Amino acid sequence: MKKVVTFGEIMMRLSPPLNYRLTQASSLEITYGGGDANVAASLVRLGMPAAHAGCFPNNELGQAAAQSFQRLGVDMSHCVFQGERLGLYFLEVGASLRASRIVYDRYNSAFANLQPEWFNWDEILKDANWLHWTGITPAISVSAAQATADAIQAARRLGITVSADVNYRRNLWQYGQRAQDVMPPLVAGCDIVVCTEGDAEDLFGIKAEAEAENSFVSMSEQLIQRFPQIKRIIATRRNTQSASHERIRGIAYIDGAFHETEDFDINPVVDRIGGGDSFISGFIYGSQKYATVAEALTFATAASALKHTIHGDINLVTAAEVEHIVAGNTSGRLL
Ligand code: KDG
Repeated sequence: MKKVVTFGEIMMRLSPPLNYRLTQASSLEITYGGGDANVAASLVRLGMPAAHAGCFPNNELGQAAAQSFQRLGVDMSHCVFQGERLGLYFLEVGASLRASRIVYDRYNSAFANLQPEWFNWDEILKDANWLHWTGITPAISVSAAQATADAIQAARRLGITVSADVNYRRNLWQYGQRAQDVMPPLVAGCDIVVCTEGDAEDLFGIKAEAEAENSFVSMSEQLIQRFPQIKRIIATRRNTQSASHERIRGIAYIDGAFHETEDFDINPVVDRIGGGDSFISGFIYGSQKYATVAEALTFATAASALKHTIHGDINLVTAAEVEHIVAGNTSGRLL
């Protein structure tokens, strides 16, 4: 089976135990995560081979971060160990009335300082049929944006499907480049994108028509007109009731048709970090396993719902567990 390749930064995540606030905590729990690598790890758990390309500091922290994904079965053989710093992020998990809080400490990380020529994309993508990246990766630095562009170009040349979660994070684009300049040529090389109306407006100046019945369809039509390579646009609609109660629904615009799933009710939410990554990994898996878009979208949304019940950034669920939810077993009934 051909593999899926992802590219991006993996960070150490440091979280206070229980519901302590960062300002109170005297110990922090260590896990690892990265938007793109989370997708690779989830795919492996679903039963699909995946490799991740990244850059880590050449020290024990870099090794620990890479090994944590290797242990999950992700092929990390294309990662580079060069540089001084592992990016960190601190997370207070929210509860009830209190939203989660993230503090980044990733400036000047090994990944930010990577050199594009360290990655031989023809070699990395040799046994792949899919490349996935998120909008976090090009935001990290000019060289990371260049390496993303190289990866997409190689994938196009090799006839490999390219997907992106455009995932516009305003606070990450502060290192000398504008998302509005960098993202359009990258997105132009994609076949499948996760994109909301808000991201399309902020990044590409695309506004859903005011009188449109369905703003997602209006946005998608304009996005495809601007970037004709894009064939599938997907997103989740989130109906957040509180920090620990959420309903999500998958939506898609494909071949001129709008699709949506039922709502999945998640109560309580244990950890919503990685919810978007589990959605796209579910869609990548579903697109290759099922005959219809509706099935792939339902699988992706159920996978994302399940992620919200798991502590950590990665959706460690099997395809059978997702299918169990898809079959309507949403009350925690045993497989
Ligand atoms: O999508 C989840 C990511 O946000 C998380 O794993 C950490 O990569 C990360 C980031 O940049 O926030």
